[in-house]
Amino acid sequence: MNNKTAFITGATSGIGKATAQLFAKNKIRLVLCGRRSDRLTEIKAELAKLTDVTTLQFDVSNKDEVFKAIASLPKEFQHIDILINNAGNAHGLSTIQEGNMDDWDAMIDINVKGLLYVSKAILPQMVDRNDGFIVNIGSIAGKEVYPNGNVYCASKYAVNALNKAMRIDLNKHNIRVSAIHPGAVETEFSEVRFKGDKEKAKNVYKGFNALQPEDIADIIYFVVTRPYHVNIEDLIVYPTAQASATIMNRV
Ligand code: NDP
Ligand code: 8X3
Repeated sequence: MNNKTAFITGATSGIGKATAQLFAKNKIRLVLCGRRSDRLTEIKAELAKLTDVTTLQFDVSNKDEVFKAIASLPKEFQHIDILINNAGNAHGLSTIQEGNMDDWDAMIDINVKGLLYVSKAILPQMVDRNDGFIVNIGSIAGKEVYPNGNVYCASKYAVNALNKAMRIDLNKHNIRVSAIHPGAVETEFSEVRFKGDKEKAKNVYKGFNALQPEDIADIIYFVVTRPYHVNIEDLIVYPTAQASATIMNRV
């Protein structure tokens, strides 16, 4: 994977950060993205010891920011081999009748439209070269609707659909497209969902061994390092203690 460049959204935390760390160890060059510039600076300082790294600070849901940021990449990072569409979060957990419309906007704008904007900005070069890899981070929430999950589930069902759409539309351009759909991963995800309530967030992962971001990073690395004629389309990954979105073996 020497000399390959990966563009990772949501690299400031959780799954994206763990993927950046593993890719760096394996000498993949990195474009790391997120909104929190302090975190980007920190992770760049850590990983630049292992590989070439640049960072881009932008909000994936802001179309102009996305295109400006990607156009501003230094020449040596403009050739992108692997795009990891990972940025996203749940905002809130409530019935549809009690749902907060700002939360709905955030989930649709970030998880769905953000993924589309970033893909739209990067795909033309992959199409021109007949070469490239897109990994979309979905969720079990995109495979199964659970109580109070409504709009987050809808956003991840959309990611699942877009993954399939990309596979069809990009097929004749030799571009690989994969989706990974994790169950419960212990990251900042629940803190964001519960708007900074750390206690509530901690309870989500209590009484069982949740997946760690490194577990998903391992799987992403496996997927992107198969020979070029091998495309893993879709993977669902649960903690052993989790049987479905709602069935958890807690002790
Ligand atoms: P984290 O909250 O730890 O990380 C989310 C990342 O997304 C951060 O780096 C954050 O960066 C970035 N992000 C969020 N909103 C935006 C935005 N508007 N613009 C740019 N970047 C943004 O959560 P995870 O690592 O768990 O989540 C990563 C992906 O995995 C998400 O798509 C999530 O839906 C999915 N997932 C998570 C699961 C879990 O249980 N944790 C299970 C299944 C799927 P910053 O704030 O700096 O912008
Ligand atoms: C994150 C997993 O079950 O909270 O996508 O939706 S879940």
